[in-house]
Amino acid sequence: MEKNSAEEYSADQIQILEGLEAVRKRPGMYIGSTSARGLHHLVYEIVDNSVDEALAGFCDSIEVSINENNSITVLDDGRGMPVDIHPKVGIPAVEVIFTKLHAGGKFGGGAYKVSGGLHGVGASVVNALSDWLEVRIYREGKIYYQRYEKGNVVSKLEVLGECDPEKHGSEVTFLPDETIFEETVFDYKTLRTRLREMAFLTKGLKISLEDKREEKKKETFHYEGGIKEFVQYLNKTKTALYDKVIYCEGDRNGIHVEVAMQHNDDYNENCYSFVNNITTPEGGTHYTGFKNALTKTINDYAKKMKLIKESDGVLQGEDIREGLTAIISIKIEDPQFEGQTKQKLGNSDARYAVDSVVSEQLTYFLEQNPAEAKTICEKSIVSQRARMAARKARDLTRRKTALDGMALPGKLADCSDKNPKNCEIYIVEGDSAGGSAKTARSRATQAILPLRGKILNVEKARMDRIYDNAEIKAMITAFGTGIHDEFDISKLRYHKIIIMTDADVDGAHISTLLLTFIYRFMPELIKQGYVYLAQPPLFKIEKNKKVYYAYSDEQQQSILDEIGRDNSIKIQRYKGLGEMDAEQLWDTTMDPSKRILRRVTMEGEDLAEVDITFTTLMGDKVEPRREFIEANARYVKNLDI
Ligand code: 1YM
Repeated sequence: MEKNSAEEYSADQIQILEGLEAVRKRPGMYIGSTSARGLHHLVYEIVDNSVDEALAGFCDSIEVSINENNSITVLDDGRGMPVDIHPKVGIPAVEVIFTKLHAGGKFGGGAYKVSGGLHGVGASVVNALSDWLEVRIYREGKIYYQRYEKGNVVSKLEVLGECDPEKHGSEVTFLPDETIFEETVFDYKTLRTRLREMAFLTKGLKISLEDKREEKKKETFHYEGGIKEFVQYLNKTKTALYDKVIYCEGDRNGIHVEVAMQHNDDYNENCYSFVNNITTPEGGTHYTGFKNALTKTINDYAKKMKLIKESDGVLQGEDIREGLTAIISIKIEDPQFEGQTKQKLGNSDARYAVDSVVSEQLTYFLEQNPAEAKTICEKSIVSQRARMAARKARDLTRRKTALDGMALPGKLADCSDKNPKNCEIYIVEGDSAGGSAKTARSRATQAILPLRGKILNVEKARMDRIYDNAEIKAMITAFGTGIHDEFDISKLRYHKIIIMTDADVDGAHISTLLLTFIYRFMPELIKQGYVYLAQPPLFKIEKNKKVYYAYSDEQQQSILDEIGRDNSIKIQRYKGLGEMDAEQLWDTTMDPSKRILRRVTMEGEDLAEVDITFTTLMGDKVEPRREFIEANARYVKNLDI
């Protein structure tokens, strides 16, 4: 795209490249996929244009509605999309924006063309993939209107009437084309997560979301503190080590840098980076710049204030980032994305920009806030010691396994088939249920690993204690993949990891502890769909020697409806796996032809939200946990992440 130096927009700055047939033919190329993810992406594309208008300083409110017919309306109070006639094509600029691929306005020259979309495509792609789309523009006292169907113009741009000359803005309503999308129902929660994130990333901007369908809801996201409030939000389920959020902001060579951070008493690093409001899960140069600046600045300060001794050696970056929640957000004119998924920033000048802004302002913060500075240094030193102890413990475990020739845990009853594709491992709560499972199993393909009672809560323990825990060590060796940087999915010994616990509150708690461990140490197992929850029955119903099993209250009722409710009927409520003998356990929970397994997934794939879910459930703050469980009763019942 050529850049134009003129300050004011004029219609001839829009470049015309292609028609929209290409988009309808290969939608995946433009919005990533035609699944639910692609569907929601349509909304972000339109909202991105409004956010660009906000970043340019002309818009402070965006309203998004999910209408009753599942169409979406986005309304902003910006300047209103341009309506003047494009000199080259002789049609109104707004029509060019909606019907020509890659049409865009001026880039740079003060405002950033952010275009947060997956491939930087915009309104025309949404139009191409909509059954119909209507645009209304409020500008200079007039209301302009145009309608399109499947990307084609069906009515010329017209003036619908007059409006208050003070009113200005753009309004787009569209209905996704159901012949293109596999899923056409919008999910309120998915939109909420992303819109809230956009509001955090654009301080002062008000974004509202309203659901006008059956379950009526409306929320407004508006954060004067921007990413500072984002950090507070992410830390709200944790215990912060100091009240202030450290905030750095500045410009270097046309790159705008904003960083906010605060430590909590957890052991995980919780940093998220963004480029032009798009998340970069794989980091990149901006994130590297941040890490360099943080490590260097804290070490310099700690040395200068004699908080570390010569003999302590330097604090590693990971020591300083233990328990750190941070947002790194930059705006750059021409972002280059690299890596397999194109989610890693490559621009080398971004590294310098972030490093420079953070080094300068963090140094200043530490000098101005000695109490906070001391807390950060002390936390880092404790973490450094724990890391050294953990390494020792890990080396020890490694040496041991090397000597034993990768000894599998003694309690594991392994299967005989050695092809991981055919194999499954049941992680079973308690030795007695473990015993029944060992008797019941199909030896060729089912392995059993019994665990003793509650396992360690990895959310609340340091690495050295984690490595020392027998149950955790047993799982790590049984799975075969290793953990963290040493994780290797090709070494996975079972393609189904099945957690089998009692169908009660304690069982649910143990499942959550196990999932927390897997999520923190081997998240790929969950991402790639290898982790399952077994579902034992809740009731055994017996009539005339015939046995029925019910897995829910509803199912119990429907069985009783079917067989009648006369007195001879015996109903047993299972309190635990231990009440079943081996045969019953096989019949109800382990027989691959009859059992019910639930695959554990990461809903929404929003990493910040998943982190909050785990710290809410496993952290030590009671109030947010109670609120969360009340709000997500279904979650606790289904235990999907
Ligand atoms: C509900 C969606 O698209 N708002 C919007 C879009 C534009 C402008 C204002 C705008 C931009 C400029 C000048 C400029 C767009 N303009 C263009 C293009 N809301 C929504 N609000 N005047 C108005 O960037 O110079 C594309 S989007 F190409 F015309 F500049």
